[in-house]
Amino acid sequence: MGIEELEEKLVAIEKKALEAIEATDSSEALESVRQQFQGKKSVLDEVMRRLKELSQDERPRLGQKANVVKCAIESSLKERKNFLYRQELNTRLSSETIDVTLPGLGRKLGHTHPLTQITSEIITIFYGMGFSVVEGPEIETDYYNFDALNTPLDHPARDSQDTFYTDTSDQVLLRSQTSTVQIRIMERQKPPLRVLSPGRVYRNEEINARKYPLFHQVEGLLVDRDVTFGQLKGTLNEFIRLVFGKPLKTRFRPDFFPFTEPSAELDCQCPFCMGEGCRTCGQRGWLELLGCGMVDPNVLSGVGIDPEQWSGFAFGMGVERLAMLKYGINDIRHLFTSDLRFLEQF
Ligand code: 2NL
Repeated sequence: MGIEELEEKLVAIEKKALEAIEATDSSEALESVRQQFQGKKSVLDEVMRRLKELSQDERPRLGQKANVVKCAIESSLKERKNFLYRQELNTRLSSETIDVTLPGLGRKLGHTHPLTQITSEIITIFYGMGFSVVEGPEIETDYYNFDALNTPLDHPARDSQDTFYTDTSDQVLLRSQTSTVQIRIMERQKPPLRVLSPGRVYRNEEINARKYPLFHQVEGLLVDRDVTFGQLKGTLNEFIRLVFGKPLKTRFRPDFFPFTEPSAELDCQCPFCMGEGCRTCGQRGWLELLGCGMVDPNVLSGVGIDPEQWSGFAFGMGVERLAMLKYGINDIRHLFTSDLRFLEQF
């Protein structure tokens, strides 16, 4: 092959290469074009290898030309490479972009159960009056659940119709009131005492709109010198004012519990009709809220506290009942079925 032919070939290669490079639309396409025109086995390399077929004075002339073509291809490749890189980066940036100012998908936040909410409110109110919270076991002995609370052996509450006994022994049962915790506290701590015992209690009952075999109680106990029924009334009146958010009339009706003497049932004016009579209070104008009384001297001496020196008052309320009255819930089962349509209202 003569020098003219090779020169023509070089010009053709340059033209072809530059056109091919200009026509590429991706880095990948550019790379395959590069392999055709650069490096070993490329068309340019073939011409270079033919140089040795030329004469001494022809060789540098063509060699120089070949180098110019090689450089032109090289710089064209480089320029195209940069151009394509920018173009591809911009496409990626605009398609993969994240707008951090857009509002999120919004994960729904949960909240505490209405029973937990009202329990916390009760605790907060009594905490403000100097009561502290105590807790204890839900599986108890009949001593703490009944004997220590002055409950006679033939009392109906001891019957398995009312209380859940375990298979372990006929002395081991599920507590039916949280006073068990207060007995345990009085065994260890000497007066003056102000304690509040919230927690689960169990009673063997048919389920209906008002009753459920598991429910929650908050009991309170105060033991000090010369405690009066008047102090009990003042404490509970203040509690009712705070829990319902307004002052309501109250009345203390005589009642009986084995562990208090005297005992009373506390009613308050219905907060919905203010005593006029409505569906919530069954046209009575009054709601039965809780049981209370002065701690029976037998209970105090049972835990080694001298009833001649110390006296106390106690009260116990059902949390479900209070929640139902406060929020106007008509069926206790709503509080245990975990239906979000119900729970989301609180
Ligand atoms: C109710 C209301 C009540 C008590 C609970 C109590 C606790 C001790 C001593 C004396 Cl350690 N009393 N708690 C008092 C009165 C009522 O609960 O309806 N219970 C069946």
